[in-house]
Amino acid sequence: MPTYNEAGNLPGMADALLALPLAGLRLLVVDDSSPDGTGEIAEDCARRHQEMSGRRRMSVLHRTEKDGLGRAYAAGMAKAVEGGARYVLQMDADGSHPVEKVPELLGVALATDAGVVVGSRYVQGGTLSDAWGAHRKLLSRWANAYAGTILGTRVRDITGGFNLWRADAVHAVDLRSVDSAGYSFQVETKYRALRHGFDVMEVPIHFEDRTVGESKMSLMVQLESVVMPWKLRVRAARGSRGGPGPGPSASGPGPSA
Ligand SMILES: Nc1nc2c(ncn2[C@@H]2O[C@H](COP(=O)(O)OP(=O)(O)O)[C@@H](O)[C@H]2O)c(=O)[nH]1
Ligand SMILES: [Mg+2]
Repeated sequence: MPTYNEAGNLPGMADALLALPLAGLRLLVVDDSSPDGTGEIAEDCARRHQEMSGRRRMSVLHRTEKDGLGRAYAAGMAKAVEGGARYVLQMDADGSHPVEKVPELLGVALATDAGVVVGSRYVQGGTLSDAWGAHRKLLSRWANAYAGTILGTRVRDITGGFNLWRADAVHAVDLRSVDSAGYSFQVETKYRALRHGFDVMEVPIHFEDRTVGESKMSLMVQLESVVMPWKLRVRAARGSRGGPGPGPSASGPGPSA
């Protein structure tokens, strides 16, 4: 869970996640020295949960400066698999992603051959917050269609940030060589997994708007997201880092459809 200035959101998220009936669940927060003290608040949370359960269920990776969502995820996911995690879930701290869907994502991963299970806004049954105006909804849909069309994938929510990864798919993606500093990390990593022949399944979710704090989406980050699909496509055509495999295809709209 990457955080930058999520002091008002993080404790509630951590409590809700760690209350799930998933015995092996551990939470790793990756904080980029948030000026609002999210890193220290996360440490307090981790201590509280350790006192309650007698086990270390939550830890914090502190990074020295704001380095982008993609870099934070690369560091956090690498640490999770190095620590022996069999599955790694990516999840925003701002309450946009539904905690109660986590067991279902894991269930689908366990029951199928999927390397990645996407909590998807854009398969049948997926919904967006009513707080999003028509313009924002259209922009998000368009961004997905843009990346998906350039890359020729059938993943409906390729830009989505609520994804469960099997450890071998994380290894295949080779996080150290991922280019994206920002939000295009979501597209780049899913595309790499597809190129390596992993199935990507989608499970519908309701995506809520954040109620506390501010979005960190910047113009630079948006520009990177515009350019990245082209970079990935050119690279794949040259047969470089996109990886081996016959090319991307996704296993339809997922188990719900
Ligand atoms: N560690 C870290 N987390 C970040 C950074 N940028 C965004 N985040 C976190 O990534 C998640 C998604 O960011 P958010 O601003 O909500 O993006 P939006 O929902 O697309 O507007 C949140 O938990 C943020 O706190 C960053 O540079 N570093
Ligand atoms: Mg958000």
